[in-house]
Amino acid sequence: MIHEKYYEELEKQKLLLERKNQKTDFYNGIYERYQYPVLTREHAPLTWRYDLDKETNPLFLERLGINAVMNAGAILLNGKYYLVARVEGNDRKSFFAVAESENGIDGFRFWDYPILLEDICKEETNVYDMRLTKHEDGYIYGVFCSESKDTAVDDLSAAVAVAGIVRTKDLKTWERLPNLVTLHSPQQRNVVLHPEFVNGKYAFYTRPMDDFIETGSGGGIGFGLCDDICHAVIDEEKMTSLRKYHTITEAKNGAGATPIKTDKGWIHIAHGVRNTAAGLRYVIYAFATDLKDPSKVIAEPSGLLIGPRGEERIGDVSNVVFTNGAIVNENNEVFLYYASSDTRVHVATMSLERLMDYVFHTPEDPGRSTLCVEQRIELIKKNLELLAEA
Ligand code: M1P
Repeated sequence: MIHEKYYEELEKQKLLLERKNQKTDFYNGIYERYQYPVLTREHAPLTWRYDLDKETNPLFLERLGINAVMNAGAILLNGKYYLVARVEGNDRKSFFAVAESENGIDGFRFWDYPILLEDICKEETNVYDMRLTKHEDGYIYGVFCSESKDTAVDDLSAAVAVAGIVRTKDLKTWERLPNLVTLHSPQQRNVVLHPEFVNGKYAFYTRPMDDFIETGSGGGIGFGLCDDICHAVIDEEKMTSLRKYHTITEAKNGAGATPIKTDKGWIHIAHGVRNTAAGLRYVIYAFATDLKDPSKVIAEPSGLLIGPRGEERIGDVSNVVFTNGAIVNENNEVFLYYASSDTRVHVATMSLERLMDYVFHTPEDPGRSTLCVEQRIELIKKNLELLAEA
């Protein structure tokens, strides 16, 4: 017999799932922010968390709680908006689950079952942060972080991160391929598959790391080619967007959403990290690369595109915004999905025209305070002259 409390909780959840999202009055001319997150732990179906059977769960206790729903890959398929979210159980293990919405800004509902990945590496303990790429070879690829304990050192928290690869055509049946091998980087996280072949090869954005937390000698976002996606091996990794001193990428950076193709170049929306007395601060930034050579940076607006604001600043890992998915729909509207503080998923929307304007016309970071003041004075002077004439 179903516990009566289930129906009570279901009613509450229905209100959440049916809640309309609204733009806030935030304005910067680039993107819109929304009142509510699009996915939270409260969106997880009750059937994932409770044993509904009154006989085996007379007190209706949550048996398998969900701690957070965050970093989601995103894709538009047959007119619907899909997120493949990182769902983290109370046990700290993450897994992937598909949530679907008609309009991309509210009404996201998880499918009945999460994704059960093929168990090809017995040492893999955790998986997270899937990037979805609709590749020109006809498959949708999911590239994610596969994490295992580092048994080479005597440290319980030491881990090794590599890139796992799956592919699908419908988000329902997933084929797992061997993990990506990068011959010169011992660890990888934030790996993204480029949607087109480059010189006839599969192209990946990588993030070379010597260590699990610190990128060490890794200079930024890398780029490498491989012949065979079914046994993906990258020999040479060149650098694209670099980490730089006293910028938002000083500590590390990483590719985010699958690059968006425009007639002026590929737009990348990534994350940058700096260290502060309050710990690491993660923000979202954008840059563009050359259409023919997607490893070559051709525009890099100064500073951050999205920083954690208001309640976004608080969560399991505070002061973090992180993206690994964006959708451009048939009307050239961009839906940028980002998680805040490793806890919930939000959307920011903008037209592709505004995103391109931002990426290609925002001045670059001149690198020093004096030059930044000069840059700002130039803007102020022009504005004051205009105002004086008005
Ligand atoms: O906790 C913030 C983020 O930390 C990691 O990002 P990076 O590899 O750049 O440090 C990721 O584990 C990500 O999942 C997480 O949101």
